Amino acid sequence: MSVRTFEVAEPLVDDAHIAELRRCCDARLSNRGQNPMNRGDVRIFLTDNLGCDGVRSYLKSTALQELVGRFVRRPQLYHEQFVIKRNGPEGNFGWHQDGAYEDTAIDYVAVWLALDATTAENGGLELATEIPGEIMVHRPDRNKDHTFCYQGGSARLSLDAGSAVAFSSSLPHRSGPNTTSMARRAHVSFWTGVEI
Ligand SMILES: O=C(O)CCC(=O)C(=O)O
Repeated sequence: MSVRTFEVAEPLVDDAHIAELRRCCDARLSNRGQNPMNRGDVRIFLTDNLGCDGVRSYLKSTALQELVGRFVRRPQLYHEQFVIKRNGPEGNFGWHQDGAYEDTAIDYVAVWLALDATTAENGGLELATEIPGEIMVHRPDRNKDHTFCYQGGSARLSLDAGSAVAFSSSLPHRSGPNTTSMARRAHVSFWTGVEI
């Protein structure tokens, strides 16, 4: 895996495709199962979306493949999900490295695509500007998420709908609660590959 921290693509996806992805997300939302990471109706993960044409064509799109290709060669999809955040404190994600949630020491790159414009007010992402040399010990926080205390530099991202950020599974990131009345939707895909 490259030591690259993160890379923003503004935009990654055009308006027509964003509309399709939102339809996929909303359709799954109205017919969703349970996910242990969910927090009631405030923080919702929807996995296994490959049945939706809009998701499949997004994952195959040249722009996405090129973005992932700047981190890994021969990218392979590892996992994908929508993340929806509605108003409420339970929408918070503390500092974590995605790699801490895996049983195996697998490196991958995440592509977090905004389906709605994101800001600090609606729970946009904050990313570390440094990668710790290892996966840190994560302990349960008040949300029963496993997180750790990161004290290095960071950047808060405000992304338009259709823009995305790619980052390594070792990169600490967090996001605050959504304090607005509108849901904030995102699609996240995770890719493994050969280190560059
Ligand atoms: O969507 C968010 O606000 C953060 C999601 C996240 O950090 C994750 O799924 O690892």
